[in-house]
Amino acid sequence: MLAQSILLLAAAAFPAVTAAPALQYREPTKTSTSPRTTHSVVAGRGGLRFDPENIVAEVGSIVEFHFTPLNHSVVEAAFDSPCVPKDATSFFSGFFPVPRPADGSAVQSGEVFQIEVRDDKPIWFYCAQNTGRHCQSGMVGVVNQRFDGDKTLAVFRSKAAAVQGASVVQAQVQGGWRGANPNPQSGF
Ligand SMILES: *[C@@H]1O[C@H](CO)[C@@H](O)[C@H](O)[C@H]1NC(C)=O
Ligand SMILES: [Cu+2]
Repeated sequence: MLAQSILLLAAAAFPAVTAAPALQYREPTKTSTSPRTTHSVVAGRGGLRFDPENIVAEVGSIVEFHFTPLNHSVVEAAFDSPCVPKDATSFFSGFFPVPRPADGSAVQSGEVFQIEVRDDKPIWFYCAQNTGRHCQSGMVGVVNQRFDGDKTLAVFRSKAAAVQGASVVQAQVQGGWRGANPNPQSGF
């Protein structure tokens, strides 16, 4: 009865347009069966870097961090404060120690860290390893940088280089999913 009243009210509020042919209304799909896009990022490939380090990822997609030697991590920062978590909710992957093989072959951790891209705002991040000062050395990146302004990855990196203190981590792994590497070949 209530639902019928609401429908009648809705009909009164939006009288039918007579000029155009009636389009058939369809219920929006409530669940999607299509797999999400996953963007792989490799920490430590090519030195103290994330590769790629400037990621464009649609809302709803997953950014999956893979970890190569030596002992990297990823933490979310604010653009103006690299090497420090943005706030209490910032994601933190924990550290991923991966010994470097004697024969120099490419290896990565058996675990990954995934974050979900929840909106189209830039996501600035860094590696918090203080042995070697990774963040301050330029191990930083961004998801969905704006390409029409001056908040660029290059500026973020130069801000990181100016950080005098040590990098800061969260008290625990949070803000994403850390688990078994679903695709150990990804990114190689
Ligand atoms: C990895 O780095 C973290 C942070 O510096 C440190 O606490 C941890 O002991 C390191 N792990 C190994 C195996 O070196
Ligand atoms: Cu690192």
